Amino acid sequence: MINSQIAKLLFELADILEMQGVDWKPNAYRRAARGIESAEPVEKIYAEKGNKGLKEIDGVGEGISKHIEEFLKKGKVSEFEKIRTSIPPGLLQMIQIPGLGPKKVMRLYKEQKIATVEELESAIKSGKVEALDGFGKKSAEDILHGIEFVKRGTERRLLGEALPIARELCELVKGVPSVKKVEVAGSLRRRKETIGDIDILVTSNDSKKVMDAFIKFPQVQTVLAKGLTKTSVLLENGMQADVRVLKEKEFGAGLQYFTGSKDHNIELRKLAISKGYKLSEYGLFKGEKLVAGKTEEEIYDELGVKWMPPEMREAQGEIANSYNLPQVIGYGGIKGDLHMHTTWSDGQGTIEEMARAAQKLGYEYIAITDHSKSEHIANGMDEKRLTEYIKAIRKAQESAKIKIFAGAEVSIMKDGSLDYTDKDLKKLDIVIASVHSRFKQSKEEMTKRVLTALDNPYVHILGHPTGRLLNVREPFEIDIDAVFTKAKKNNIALEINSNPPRLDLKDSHVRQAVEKGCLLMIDTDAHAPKQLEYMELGIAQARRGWAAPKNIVNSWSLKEFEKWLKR
Ligand code: DGT
Ligand code: CA
Ligand code: CA
Ligand code: ZN
Repeated sequence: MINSQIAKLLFELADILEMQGVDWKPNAYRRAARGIESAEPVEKIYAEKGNKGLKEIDGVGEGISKHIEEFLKKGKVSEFEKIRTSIPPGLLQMIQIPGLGPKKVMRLYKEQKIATVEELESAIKSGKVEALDGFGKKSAEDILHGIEFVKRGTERRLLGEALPIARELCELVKGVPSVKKVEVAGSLRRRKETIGDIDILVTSNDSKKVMDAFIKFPQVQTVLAKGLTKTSVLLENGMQADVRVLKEKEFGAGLQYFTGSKDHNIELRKLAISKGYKLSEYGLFKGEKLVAGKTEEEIYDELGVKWMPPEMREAQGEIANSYNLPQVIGYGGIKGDLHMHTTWSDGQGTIEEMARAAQKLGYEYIAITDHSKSEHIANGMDEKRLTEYIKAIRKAQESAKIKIFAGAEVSIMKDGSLDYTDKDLKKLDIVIASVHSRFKQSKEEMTKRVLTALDNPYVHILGHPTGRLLNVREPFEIDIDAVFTKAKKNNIALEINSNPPRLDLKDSHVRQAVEKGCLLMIDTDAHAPKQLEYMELGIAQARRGWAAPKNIVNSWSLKEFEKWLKR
């Protein structure tokens, strides 16, 4: 939690300094912010190794380590506060809008006195912005679109942000005397890609004690409503959390109801009514008599429906077909992570460090997949470095306890050609092809581009197939069905990228791909050892898309997987 607070401060500061035209410092701050994001908790590092330990974090030097120290002691950094007050706060929100960088924001402020998102919106609508040098009609429209996108986005948080917070809260609730059961419900239990608010259900025979303790948790910022059955709070990160205390005999009914989805509940309640029952958050009733309520299973069972994982409860046919649902991939069902970056391109761990971390997670195999040469910002490898890199992976294999494939994430160029020649691709065990540039191509161009890449015989996987970044960037336009058809024909697996803002393919696309008979691969795209833990987020989306182990190449044993690689 502290790491992400400090990282956020540094990113903000970088934006401000860039607006003010300061050189190099913004990028140094961003680098440090990324380092801190993926480091161990700074309070732990500081407690164990002091300032020296902080300086070992990637990108953190003398200056920033002092700032972290100050933050740990005082909860703020005085120099940062000073810099922050040097610009109107609205400008920081303006920077978050896609299509607007620090330089453009500063110009809008200086030339037009626009200092808030609202002012910008009305300036665009009155035609003021498109008249500016270097903006134009198209760019003004893009900005307006971006404003709507950001407004929508900030209301919902990424699963990867909400889940750890919810788990931490649940742990604290478990520690309250008299508490027996604790479960997260709602969209979090269904592992939706974004989360509106956190719903927690508890059983206890002393509700008052639970609520009294809950509002005192360090994460709680404001108490919105406090009662004996429900308490709502605003957390420090801006999310709302609802806690409900349920009776033991109603727990299953409450869990079922508050897990949702709403549409799933409506369908289930209709079914109950058609069979002469009444279903509510308090139980399943026949007349006045409670016939089921203690567990979810007994409620579904009584209604003639087979219990299904929460990830499948979106009213997509799971109730009518409950006895014929696929056995979806389990959270422990992945045998190897096959998309990760190291210090050879833009990752923060070495090959050895990534392999060791993967082995600790229990994997049988991994692939190192650093960036190809056109990714200059990501330190992509030219042919000469590619050769050394493959050598380094083979060397690492000698002392590693798991299989390490030598791979690369090769960029798909604007015409569909790949960033390495076939001769170089041939040297790799595994090739992920991904679009990293020119997201604005027309749907026709983008589709043709990706289909062309999928015809390259050395490609095994299509990386993040729609290019979206949740709350940041819309997916590019592409005929996804045509892509799936081609992938199936050429025996190419489609990636489910587990990185929190990606989750690409998304759930409905997974379902579509599965129905088409395509193969999938779930991986993390980790840029640091700790990020290998993102895997569960991708597995969740696979489950939401009804994917089973047979659909997912890296749920297979090393032997089966290697056979597929050499297809
Ligand atoms: P969120 O918070 O927007 O990410 O989505 P949920 O699904 O967590 O929704 P939330 O927090 O409003 O409500 C939690 C669950 O309560 C929801 O999944 C289903 C149930 N629920 C809420 N409102 C209704 C309703 O009007 N009818 C029915 N049948 N169930 C509801
Ligand atoms: Ca919720
Ligand atoms: Ca709620
Ligand atoms: Zn990658």
